Amino acid sequence: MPCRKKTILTFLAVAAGGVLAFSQAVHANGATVATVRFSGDRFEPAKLTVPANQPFTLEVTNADKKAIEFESFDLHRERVVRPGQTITVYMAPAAPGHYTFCDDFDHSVAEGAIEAR
Ligand SMILES: [Cu+2]
Repeated sequence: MPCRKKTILTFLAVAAGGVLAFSQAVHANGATVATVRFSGDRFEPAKLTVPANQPFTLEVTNADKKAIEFESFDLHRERVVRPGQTITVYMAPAAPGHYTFCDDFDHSVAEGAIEAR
C-alpha cells in the first residue's frame, strides 16, 4: 500500500530544516549508487540526489531492530528489509523530479525523497 499523504508535510519539514543532502550518490563502475540507512525510526539521509534519465541503484540498509518495508509508490518499488540487512534496489531511469519513499510498515516514520536532476 502506497503512502503519499505526508509528502507535502515531509517536504516542508526537510526544506525548513535546511537538511538538503546532495551528492549522496557515488559512482562505481560508471553506475550511480545511492545509499540510505534506516536507524532510530528515520531514513538517513532523508533526501538523495541522483542523475535524471539514467538507471541507478539504491542500497538500503536497515540498521534498526525492526523490519521495514522500503516503499516508493512514485518509483514502483516495494521491498521488505530485515534488521541488519542491506538490499539493492534497481531503479529505471527517472525523469527530473521529486520521488518519495517511506516505511510502509510504519507510517509514523518520516518519508524520504529522491531528487532526480
Ligand atoms: Cu506497501
